[in-house]
Amino acid sequence: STAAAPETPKLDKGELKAAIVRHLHCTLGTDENKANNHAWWKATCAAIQELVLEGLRKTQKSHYFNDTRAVHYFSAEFLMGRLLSNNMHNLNLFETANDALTELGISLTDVLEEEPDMALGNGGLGRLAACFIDSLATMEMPAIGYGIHYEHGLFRQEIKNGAQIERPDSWRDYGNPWEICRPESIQEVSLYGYVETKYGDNGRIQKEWHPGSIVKGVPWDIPVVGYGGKTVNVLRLWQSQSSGYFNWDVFNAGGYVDAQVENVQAETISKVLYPNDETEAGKELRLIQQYFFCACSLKDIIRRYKRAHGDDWSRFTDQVVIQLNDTHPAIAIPELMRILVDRAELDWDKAWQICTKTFAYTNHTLLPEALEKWPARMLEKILPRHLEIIYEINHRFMAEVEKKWPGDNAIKSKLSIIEESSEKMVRMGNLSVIGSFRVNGVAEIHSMLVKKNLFPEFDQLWPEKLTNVTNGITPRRWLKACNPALSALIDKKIGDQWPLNLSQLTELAVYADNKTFQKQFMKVKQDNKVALAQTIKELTGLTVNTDAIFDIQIKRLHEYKRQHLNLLHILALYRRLLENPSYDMHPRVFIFGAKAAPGYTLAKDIIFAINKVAEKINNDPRVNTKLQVVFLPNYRVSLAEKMIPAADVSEQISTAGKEASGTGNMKLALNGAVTVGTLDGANIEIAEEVGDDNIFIFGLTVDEVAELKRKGYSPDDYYYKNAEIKAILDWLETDYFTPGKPGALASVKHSLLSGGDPYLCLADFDSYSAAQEQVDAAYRDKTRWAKMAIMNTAMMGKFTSDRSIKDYVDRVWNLTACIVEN
Ligand code: 26R
Repeated sequence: STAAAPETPKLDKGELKAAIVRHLHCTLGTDENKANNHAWWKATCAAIQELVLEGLRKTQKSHYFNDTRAVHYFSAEFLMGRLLSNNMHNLNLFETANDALTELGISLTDVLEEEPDMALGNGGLGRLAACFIDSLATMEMPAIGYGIHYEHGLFRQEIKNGAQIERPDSWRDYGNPWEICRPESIQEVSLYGYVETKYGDNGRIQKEWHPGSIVKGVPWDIPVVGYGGKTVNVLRLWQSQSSGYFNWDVFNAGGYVDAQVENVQAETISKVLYPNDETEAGKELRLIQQYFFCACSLKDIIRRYKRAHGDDWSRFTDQVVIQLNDTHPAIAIPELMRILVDRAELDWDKAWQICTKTFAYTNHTLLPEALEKWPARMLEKILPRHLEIIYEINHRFMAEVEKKWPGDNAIKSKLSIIEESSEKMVRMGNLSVIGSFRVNGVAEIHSMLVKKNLFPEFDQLWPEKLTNVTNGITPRRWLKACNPALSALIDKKIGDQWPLNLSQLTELAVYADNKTFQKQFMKVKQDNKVALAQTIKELTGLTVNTDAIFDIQIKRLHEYKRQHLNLLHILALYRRLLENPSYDMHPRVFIFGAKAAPGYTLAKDIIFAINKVAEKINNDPRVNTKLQVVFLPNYRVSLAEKMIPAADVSEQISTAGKEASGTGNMKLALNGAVTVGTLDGANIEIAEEVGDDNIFIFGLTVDEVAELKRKGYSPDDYYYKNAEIKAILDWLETDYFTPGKPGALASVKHSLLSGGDPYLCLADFDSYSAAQEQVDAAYRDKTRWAKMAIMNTAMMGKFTSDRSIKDYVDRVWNLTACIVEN
């Protein structure tokens, strides 16, 4: 694409200073002498928000007058992080703001640190949604994000005596300067109750849902500023509130307090984000959350459509496309059917045609425990009409299956939306495939596995439906904003257009062997490492060696991601150093950031083990000049922004076939970290881009994993045949790392043995260890390493989320940009 440079800032330094001070006085009710950093942060946000809202008004006007087709991105999670720095960068006001605040005697860096992260997501899926809405606005696409206005986002993690403690996250406690409440767009949502069957005069059967309770959805809008500041879209998040309905009888009977109890129940819906990543708990409140935001969003979409097109449904699918971010919003499919059939009184076939032209579905995981299934009984209680509709969808679909595979009951039971187990379950994945016109995986290999293993029969039935859109990340946040020194160096070499056209980074490749550029590039990396060392000191008290290799693994804690494989290797190095004090290795600092789902015991045990091993190693003078281990508490977007620019090595070591894509892998490589990784998810495509010389690939492939499992994986073989593995695992069971408490780390050992670890850690250990030796050798060759690091940055163009969005726009959404005049 031929992208333009961001416009000259809309304000100069003097004007911005005046606006900030004006907000300090008039919005915050304080003054320059009394204000603390928090007040300065709010005043600065308010000054920036003035420009944001100007862009928002122009964008909405433009979308309205052009009656644009828009994508509606339905996601239970949006992991936005902080917005001030991002918005200033996208408005090209960062430098101006820095200068303005400096003149006011205030440090912008300190002010930015005042902003709490908007952590309304768990991990990859939620952050992807945030990158996508950034790219959509940047590419001037009419788009709206729909989600939940959680009062508490993902828990704050504290580490106490090595163990994870969860504390509530309260991102709005002192007010959020970006969000705008829109009481004029409140919606009502029904729950519970029963369905009445009626016979209309035309002989038509009519269904009427008599809800048992009604809750209000209050929309909060977060403006989403595109790079260049022209298009400002919105993220609309729904907060639940008591409607007051159905309480009046109780109230009149003197049940004032009882009525308050119902208020509390209604307000519980948007209280808290479920912190489970990849394990479905089947909780009733979670289903209600999902339906709540889908129902509010659909009503919002239909209200807007009707304003322009009245009761004529014929143009609905020209104007509206809805992307389902995993199956979490899949209940929107029967909800739209209900609206069309029961309310608009369209006939079923017409309604189904509209539905299946409206929805597209992204699958983000193959892990069986993450595939959502709801007990039919639960759906019947909460959404009785939806369950009927789901049965009807399924009934008609089964007839199609019968046509394609006559008499084949095995295929029918596999493709059915209803799983006929002892407790009947509704499979949301099957519903999503059946109700969507397109289904995509998030990296080439993942999409191949979706076709071949997860939904093979659906692929035969509808050969065009299943496709791939490889994930991406926004280079504005994940390079320009988080790594200003590297960005400035890149600007100097190839100009400043790369944030909009990331493939231009390939122009850096010609400098990969250039000694001067290598020095400059590695100087930036070194400075970033010094800065991270400072953060590590502040957060943990530990002083790390900045000449060491900074080896970083940051992601949710999960067995399939294999943080414990990393830990085994650390233990191997420790042991080698103790056995042979002259063991030759370049100093290395292993740095982790990870949250475990509160109910995932083994994941918490692994965090505990990492911390206990870290404590021992960091305090062991025999090794701690060569080996250090850091666990940074409370990993989140804003911490990622500090860690990623300082990484030398990126750990992407999931069992092949398990990580759908990964996006941290892209962020780290973009910032010049070299990947140690398996042939899994987007690692494969990263390897294709950077070339085999610039990545360390190890481990079993997807086919080899399948083969090993077919033959039968027995970890004991590795344990008894590999003395190093045995020694390390046995070491974990002693009280060496937990003095006086032998066995405190035993669960980690046993998870890798006896029952048979489904993630095959021991099978990949030797290969991983060998890859790490190659990393060590490569790093010691300064020229070679500099070249590798530069090539990683240079070859990441493919992984801009602008490319992902272009793929969706061309192959799924069929959108056109809407130019917003300034
Ligand atoms: C059902 C519920 C418990 C649940 C399941 C799974 C809740 C949340 C998840 C998170 C999953 C869907 C997720 O985040 N997947 C990640 O999506 C990223 C973006 O596509 C991928 O990069 C990453 O590989 C994948 O794990």
